[in-house]
Amino acid sequence: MLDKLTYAGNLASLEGLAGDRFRFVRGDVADATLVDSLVAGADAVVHYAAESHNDNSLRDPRPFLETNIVGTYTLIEAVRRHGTRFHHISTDEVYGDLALEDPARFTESTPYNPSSPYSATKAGSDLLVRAWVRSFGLEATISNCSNNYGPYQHVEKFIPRQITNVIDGVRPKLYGKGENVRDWIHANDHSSAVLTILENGAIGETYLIGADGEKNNKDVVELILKEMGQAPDAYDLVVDRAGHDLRYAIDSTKLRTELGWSPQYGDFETGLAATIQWYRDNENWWRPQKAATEAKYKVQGQ
Ligand code: NAD
Ligand code: TDX
Repeated sequence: MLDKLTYAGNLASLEGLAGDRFRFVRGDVADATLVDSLVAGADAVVHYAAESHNDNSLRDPRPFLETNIVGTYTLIEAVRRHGTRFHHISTDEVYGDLALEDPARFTESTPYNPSSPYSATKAGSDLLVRAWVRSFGLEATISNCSNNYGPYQHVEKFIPRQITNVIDGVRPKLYGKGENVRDWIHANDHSSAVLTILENGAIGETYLIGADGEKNNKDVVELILKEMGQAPDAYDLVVDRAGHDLRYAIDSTKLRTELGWSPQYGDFETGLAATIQWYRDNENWWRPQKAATEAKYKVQGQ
């Protein structure tokens, strides 16, 4: 396991894992020497590392180019040299957004149309992997997943930010009018899909991962408030995100029919209630990041 431990990394997430099942190395996916030495001893590489937060990419895009583009380039050059199986983790945001009332959903053939510096760098990284498959015969697969929720998620992200705000007696913050729609999937379902693709996916193919979890942000905040014993309107509308994508929606038919995958966390409300309980029980895990995260939002009136 290679991780740079940026502001988003947290070694406490590894507590409780069996020590003989993994080795942790602190380092950068863009460090070619280190990456080469690690890939030399690996059967397969699954590439999760990224700068992942849209709001940060609007404040300072440079780390997104370095990690998401140069980091991915560094990894695919190493796996090319060593002939190693590679799986690239990406996002539905590479497809841009959909209209709110549009019945359409993203499929593997939707054209790329990213909106933010973050999604543009993820789109670029996907296209590098596709080019390395075609030009160099890289043994790679790609997955594009919808919005994750669940335990161990950084408090900058929408759902944990609002849960931890309520724990702190602060009102949740909705961008714009709260009408934007995200397609929620439990992080464990994302993981099971990635394992399925790694084991059974066809080389060169892209698979979309989603669990039919479309909800608008206002509905999600109201569910959090209800579950946490607050009034349903106890939230604030704040400055909208620049270029804010309206709606994401995934059609995961290919993954389900060709590889037989299905999500196990079908009921969002139950998964959300368990997630709220996890943040209540694990304040030691998230508390160290909370003040610095809120300070960044405050500068933008969010
Ligand atoms: P995150 O920002 O919470 O965590 C990223 C991790 O990568 C951290 O541990 C960080 O220390 C590490 N990292 C960052 N730069 C690095 C570098 N240069 N070298 C090595 N390690 C580095 O991200 P996340 O939300 O867990 O997302 C993980 C992956 O899943 C990303 O590729 C993201 O694009 C993708 N994804 C996330 C979601 C989501 O909803 N969170 C949805 C779809 C896809
Ligand atoms: O305080 C907030 N208030 C709010 O209304 C925050 C932090 C977010 N939002 C909105 C913006 C989005 O419409 O909630 C929605 C979700 O926001 P994020 O958690 O920032 O996620 P999003 O921008 O949709 O991107 C996420 O899903 C796709 C991940 O951060 C990406 O890494 C992934 O690729």
